Amino acid sequence: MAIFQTFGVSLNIKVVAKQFFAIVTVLSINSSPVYAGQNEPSVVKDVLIENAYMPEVPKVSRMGAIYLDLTNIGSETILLKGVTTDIAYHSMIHRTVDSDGVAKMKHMDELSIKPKQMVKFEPNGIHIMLMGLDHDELTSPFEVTLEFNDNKKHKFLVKIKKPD
Ligand SMILES: [Cu+2]
Repeated sequence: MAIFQTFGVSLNIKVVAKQFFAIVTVLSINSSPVYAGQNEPSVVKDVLIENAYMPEVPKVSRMGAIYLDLTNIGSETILLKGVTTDIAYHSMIHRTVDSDGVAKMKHMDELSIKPKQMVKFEPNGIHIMLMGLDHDELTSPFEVTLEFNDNKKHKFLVKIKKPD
């Protein structure tokens, strides 16, 4: 009996070690998000994301908006094609437009960013719209992935900003 128990334990350790190895492998392939200090920018390839935040969303609401500064630090124009996050059912790039004095939000299929250009995602401008927020999954920071042309992805962290 004791032998079987010992055997069982060593098997479990092997399984755990295997899972750990798998997680590490996946992270390194995706060039893991940069868990840097609070305001430190994350740099992966040609994209620099700074000052990313989402204003705190009251529990009764399931819509959120993410603001950030996105800079193309490469030498070629890049196309932002989409955005994903696990904490919302649906996420997209929006642009606020003035239509006869009424602010309306429009979906952007893609956003072109020239070399050295910085695009500010800000209130009443371009923003990342989250729909179907899952408050149970929400953490601060949480992870968001931008999808660019040529299937390039850029992961970064978004802080939740409480009202002042
Ligand atoms: Cu919107």
